[in-house]
Amino acid sequence: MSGYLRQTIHWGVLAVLLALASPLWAHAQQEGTYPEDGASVEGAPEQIAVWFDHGMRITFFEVRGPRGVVELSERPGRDVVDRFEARPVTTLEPGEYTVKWRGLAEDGHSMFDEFYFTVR
Ligand SMILES: [Cu+2]
Repeated sequence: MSGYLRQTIHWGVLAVLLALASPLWAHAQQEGTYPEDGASVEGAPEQIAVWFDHGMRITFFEVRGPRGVVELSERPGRDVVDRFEARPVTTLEPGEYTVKWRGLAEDGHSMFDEFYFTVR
């Protein structure tokens, strides 16, 4: 077998392995949030959450409202989770809130997103 042919076969095997493995490495997506993105909620939510279709290590999670950054009872940890939730230390006053998060997906990709909600 020529060196060229051997190398070609190796690349072919690698391509097949990558194709088979890719579902395991699939890009994690944000599947949902609480409150829902864009929601207008009656009364202060007791928790704010984001969840994913694959494991994610949340590295940053920030809620901002009318008075700036909201103090939360949970901080991002080292655990890989498919749901991250945090409780505001004090009741959220009426107003608009923005939630920003960053995370490291299991496939090694850095992810970030944000969502909004309004407390009436
Ligand atoms: Cu990815």
